Amino acid sequence: MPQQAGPDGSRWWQRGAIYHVYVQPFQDSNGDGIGDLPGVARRLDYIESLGVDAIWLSPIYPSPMADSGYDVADYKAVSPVFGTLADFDALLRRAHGRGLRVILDFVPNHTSVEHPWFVESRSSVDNPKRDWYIWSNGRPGGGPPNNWLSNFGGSAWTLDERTGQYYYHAVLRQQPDLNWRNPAVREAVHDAMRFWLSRGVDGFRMNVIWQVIKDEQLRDNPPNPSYLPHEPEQHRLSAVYSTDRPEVHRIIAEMRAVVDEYPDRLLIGEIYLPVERLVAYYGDGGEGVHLPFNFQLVLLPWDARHIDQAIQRYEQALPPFGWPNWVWATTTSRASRPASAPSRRASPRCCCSRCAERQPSTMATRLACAIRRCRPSACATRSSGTCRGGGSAATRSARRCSGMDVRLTPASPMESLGCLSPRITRWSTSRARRKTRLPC
Ligand SMILES: [Ca+2]
Repeated sequence: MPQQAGPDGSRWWQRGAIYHVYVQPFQDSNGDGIGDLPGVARRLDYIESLGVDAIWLSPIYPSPMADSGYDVADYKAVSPVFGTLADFDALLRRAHGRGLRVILDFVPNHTSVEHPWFVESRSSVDNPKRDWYIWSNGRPGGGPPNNWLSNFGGSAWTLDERTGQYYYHAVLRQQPDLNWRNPAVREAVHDAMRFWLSRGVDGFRMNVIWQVIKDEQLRDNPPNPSYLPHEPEQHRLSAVYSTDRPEVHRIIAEMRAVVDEYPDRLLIGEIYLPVERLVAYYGDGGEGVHLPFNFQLVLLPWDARHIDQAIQRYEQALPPFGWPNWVWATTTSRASRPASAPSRRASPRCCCSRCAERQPSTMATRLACAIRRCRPSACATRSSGTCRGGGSAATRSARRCSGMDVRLTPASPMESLGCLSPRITRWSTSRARRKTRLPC
């Protein structure tokens, strides 16, 4: 699409709305019960009617779906479940024809165990791609190389029986972490990014980007002094050696340089960190991601005082060149808190207005549940659409929910609203007033 600066020189992602489309439960086009790219294309009229400026597609790559597509088996292809590259190109062309941007979810931290890179890597200790992943011998007395825990609990190391070494996986054992210290890995991923950028995609949302590089010495993580017994096991340790390493900023700056080879593209980072550490991901001079996701609203107690303090703290921490953003809900969290919150507490709508009061903000959100108080069961159903390995169940739930099309994610104009600007705030509140009946 042609570069279009606003009258004030702002870029498209600083003044528009991004609509998150979770492809699998969105819109089926061929009767197999699974959403697909032609289905998304078929719904462009609807998406455009929302007044949004871009769509962000969940992973569309070939995948065994151990983690809802976040286990990628080929970075440069489209899963047959979702369609073909030609389908993607057609969607991109049609979206651009309407002035809609298209952002892809990208997963740089890990691949699927079925990715050819890992198949080669695990074939022998001498394979040229062995060092593309993080392999290590066990401790001298036996057991994993260190105490690192997976994001979902349990050891983050799995023993490969054939070669006798462990491989590291920050998420599931089906998702081995790439070794970003290896220049060949960096170049291969950059090549995959260029593959999509050259096709015309308008940017990437980089999954778990703060975890891509780990301590070179694989030192044990220390105990987390704030850990409480009822919390998940993975919170027992402070992940100081397995995440948020100083070297990560160089890795991200290289990704940003790739994105900047193309005009007017966007780089978003999924990062769960306190704001003081989060803002470092803009880069010292703005060479980091354009938008490091700010998840404070997902984690805060839902009352006006806490939210106001968080907004002030965040704005004070932002560097002069840092564009603010607020994430309302995620694929693994629910916007159900405000749905059940008493009215005397902060309403999401008021919070939106407060966030956007001083300058436009960005949100990745499913606001429908929050603003329009839909039934908690409906919220849970939507969340199930993104559960690991939950494809068929999600589809069934979607059908139950909508009673017609498989169309879960965009169930309402507010549900997956991305960026929030004052213009969008006005639009969304008026739209919410107009449309009062829940879609499910
Ligand atoms: Ca389908």
